Amino acid sequence: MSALQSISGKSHSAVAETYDVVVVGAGFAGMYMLHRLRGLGLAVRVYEQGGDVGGTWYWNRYPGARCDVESMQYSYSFSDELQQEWDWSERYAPQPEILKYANHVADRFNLRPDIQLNTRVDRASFDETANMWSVITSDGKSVTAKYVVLATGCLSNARMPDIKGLSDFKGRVYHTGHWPHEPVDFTGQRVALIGTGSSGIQSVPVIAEQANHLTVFQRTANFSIPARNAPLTSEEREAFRAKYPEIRRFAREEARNGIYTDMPDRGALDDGDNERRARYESRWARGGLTFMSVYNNLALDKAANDTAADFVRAKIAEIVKNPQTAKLLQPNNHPIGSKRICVDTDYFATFNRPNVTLVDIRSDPIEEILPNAVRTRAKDYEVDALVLATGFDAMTGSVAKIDIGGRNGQTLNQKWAEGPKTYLGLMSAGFPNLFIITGPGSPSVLSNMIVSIEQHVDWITDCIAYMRDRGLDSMEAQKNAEDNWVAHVNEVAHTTLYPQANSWYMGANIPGKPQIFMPYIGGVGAYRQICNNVAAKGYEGFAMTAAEQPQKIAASS
Ligand code: N01
Repeated sequence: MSALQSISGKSHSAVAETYDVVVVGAGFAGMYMLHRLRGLGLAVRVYEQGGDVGGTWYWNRYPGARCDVESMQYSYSFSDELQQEWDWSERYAPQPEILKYANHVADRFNLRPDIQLNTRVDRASFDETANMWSVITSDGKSVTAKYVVLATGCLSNARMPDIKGLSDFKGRVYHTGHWPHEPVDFTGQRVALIGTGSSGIQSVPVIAEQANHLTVFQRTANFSIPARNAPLTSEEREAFRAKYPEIRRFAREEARNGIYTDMPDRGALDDGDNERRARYESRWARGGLTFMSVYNNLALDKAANDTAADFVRAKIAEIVKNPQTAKLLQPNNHPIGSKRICVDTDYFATFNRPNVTLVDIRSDPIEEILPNAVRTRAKDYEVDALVLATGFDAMTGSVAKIDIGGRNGQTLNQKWAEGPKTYLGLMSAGFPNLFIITGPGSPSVLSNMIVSIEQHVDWITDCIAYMRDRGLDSMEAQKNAEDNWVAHVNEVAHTTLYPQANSWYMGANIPGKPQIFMPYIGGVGAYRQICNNVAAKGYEGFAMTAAEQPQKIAASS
């Protein structure tokens, strides 16, 4: 790329300490953000706390880790060459392959020179006089930038449970969201696994095959649908690739969750018992997350939802031989889908193995961890290793770890103390030129993340180009627009069954965290349209101010 004059007046190749944009995180969001901003000829620095690119897929290396969105769809769409050339091996690619893909993208688009690995952003503060951000990193350096983009991920702040005695445990303790990079071998070991969300449900069958004995400590039984994972044939890949333009269009514009699938044309109670059962059977046989798309009212109507929940509970009873264990594994305290539905390979059948025990810690709570055992109220379970599949401080956790100071000395943590407040999930009033990718208030975790990431990155890129082309210096969400958006996000959430579950969507998994439904549930297509309309109206709801002395503008490369 030629050295173009950028917003900061620095050339791309001659940057010392001032950048046009600092991007935090080099997962799928940060990498694509860098790629697009470079296309504008801007000077960009990406800081990544991990030792390599990949974000979620760099950290979540636990046994059985896969994406629950099919690989042909959980992939970038911005480069047709990339999507035509990359060969996914299985319907749901395993974590090492997704990480390899992330690395391939970093190399193919030559992203690495602008990514600084093993470096956390500790602090970012906005200088109101200069309209610049000052960013302090864990290597003790300070840089300035016109814009900061938080590409920090929604499920990247692994949460250790607060269980008495945990630090005294003598064996190894693993968190699924922070898994070691060297191979972990449970052969011959007695393993305890705490937590039965997606991570636990994926790892249980794999650990059970290796361990001498696996004891699963379950607080909440979860709904899970078989993945029906299988190798992808070259014919399947080709058929998909031939249809990519339509698949990607549909995922962006029509699918509520950014996943191409058949759309339901009726509600669950519109069919009689036999017809309904046949439809559920057919989706169960097909497998995967789109089970919830059998009918159009499963997330809205409790009676409709009950028909799907009863179907899955009956399947669990069919699979699990011990009736008492089956009963414990049948979810009974939340509507199906109101917690992120899980996708598994042989999860329920694993409880038929003689070396697997289920402990219901609702009736028999964990009291403490001893140096060699998990002690529940009723019994000590002696174990050699502990696996914590206890989840994340979702959506806000990674943002909150950075000390972000906006106007008038207010920090983002102060502003969000009672729950995150954003306009469109993209910006928060009082924090000019600070963008969040897939932030709270956007569809984010309710969607195929890559669809939502690409939409945000494209919108932010267009916005920065718009400002540059008009000599605009700062942009900020207006408080009334933000208040209206927060109210809308909340209102839409409460038309659904989602708030009925104590989920991480609600912040309910973190003691003391405000309980607010954080993502926007209006659907990715409707949301995209809203964002496009806002942009078309000159970024309605955002205040934009001109630079006192407009900078000379670089042409796009
Ligand atoms: O975390 P979770 P996760 N004592 O929060 C339990 C994505 N993901 O890592 O429900 C005992 O869902 C907790 O119990 P409860 C996906 O979006 C995707 O599994 O709070 N138990 C729960 O059972 C997913 O939704 C993929 O009562 C404790 C579990 O730990 C999200 O990440 C794979 C406890 C945590 O479940 C998070 O999934 C993996 C305690 N003190 C993850 N604290 C795929 O793409 C917590 N728990 C397939």
